[in-house]
Amino acid sequence: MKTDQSKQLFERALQLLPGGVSSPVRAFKAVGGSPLFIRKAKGSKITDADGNTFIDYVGSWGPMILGHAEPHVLKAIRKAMKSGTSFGAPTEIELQLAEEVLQAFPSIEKIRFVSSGTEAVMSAIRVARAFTGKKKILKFDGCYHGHADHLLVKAGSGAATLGTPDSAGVPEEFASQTLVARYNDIASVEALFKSNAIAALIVEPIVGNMGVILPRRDFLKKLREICDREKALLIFDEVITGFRVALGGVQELYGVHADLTTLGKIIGGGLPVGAYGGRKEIMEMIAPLGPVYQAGTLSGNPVAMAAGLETIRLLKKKNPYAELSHRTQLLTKGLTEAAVGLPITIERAGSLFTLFFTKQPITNADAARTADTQKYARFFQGMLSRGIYLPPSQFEASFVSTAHSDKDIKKTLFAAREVFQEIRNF
Ligand code: KE4
Repeated sequence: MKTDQSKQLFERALQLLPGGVSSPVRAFKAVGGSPLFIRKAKGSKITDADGNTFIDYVGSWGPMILGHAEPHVLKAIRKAMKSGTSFGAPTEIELQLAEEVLQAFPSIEKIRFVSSGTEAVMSAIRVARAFTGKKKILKFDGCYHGHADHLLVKAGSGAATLGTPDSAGVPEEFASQTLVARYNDIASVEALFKSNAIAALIVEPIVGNMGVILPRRDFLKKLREICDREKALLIFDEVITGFRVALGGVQELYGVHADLTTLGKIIGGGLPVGAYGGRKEIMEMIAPLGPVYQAGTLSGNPVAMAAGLETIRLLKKKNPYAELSHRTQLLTKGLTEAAVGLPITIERAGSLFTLFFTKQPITNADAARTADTQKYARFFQGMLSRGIYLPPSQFEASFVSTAHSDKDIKKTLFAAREVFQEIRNF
């Protein structure tokens, strides 16, 4: 595969950007080789600077549930930007997107738009601390909630990928306010509540950032009960799962409602949007109504709102979730069959999945970390050379979109059979 153009661009990028990228996981550090520079994308395909085309299972890390360059979404963006791109003033379109989100998430009575998932989580934690008058927050080992200081503690996603779950530059005073429990382990949560006054518990209700990990039995229901008993707020970080696993995210699937929900990715339709929302009495603590300050130049940006609004309208119209789940299940079943004899476990939630190179059942971050990241790197490179673009990290989710065809699934499985054979012979 010719990659001269990407290599030249990466050389140039290394002079300009730390690690040559705008976000660490893109650097291919965990899988070797240098990253491909993407020139364009359409539907389920991406094309790099050398003209190589790939079936894309990253989907910009979640937003592209309808596939890349979806014509109606592009049309909505073009229409919006003809009226100007940003006013720093209220617009009707932010109300239209807000109405769609509140309809999908009954637990959200009021919402505030921001420009990233990180901003959404940072703000939700702030208002939770103000509302409860308590300082400590509880997160789970391996969950990733963006890069706000106090959340870069035992973080997943790119932090886990690079082996830096606790970032440099985060003062001990900040990190000490963040308690860490084990996902799917209620006893570890109870123990922390016994000896701490906790403002909020934040969780990826279905984890995407250690690879996909599903909540076992009544884990989420028990978190709800503990937070009610302990007067702590339950924050569901649905930046990945919101509008992904169902229109109303994990809350719709499991019937457990959060006090605060954070969103991102799909609600921006590929443009920068994050949001946090929840119970009215909590959200009305936010400026200009209440004492919790939070602001943003491009919050509620009309062009980004248009992309998110059209995406959600199309999801409501198509209701693709059963089909997305079925197609992804065909893919993961085929991968399991192709990998016979190799130590792999596949976790799936709707159109999210991860193939772990370990035989362990994946119930928490410790189990995920038993995965053989060298084997994953070999799998990644083998698939890439056959035109399949997977997440360049064992600790990320793969995303299937409505644009992935039966032909794409067949081609992916054909490639996987060859690569698994190579790995067996290695
Ligand atoms: P952003 O600030 O990247 O928009 O959102 C942060 C965030 C918050 N919560 C969850 C559950 C998330 O998954 C994320 C961001 N996800 C990563 C991929 N796992 C973004 C990709 C990247 O970091 O380059």
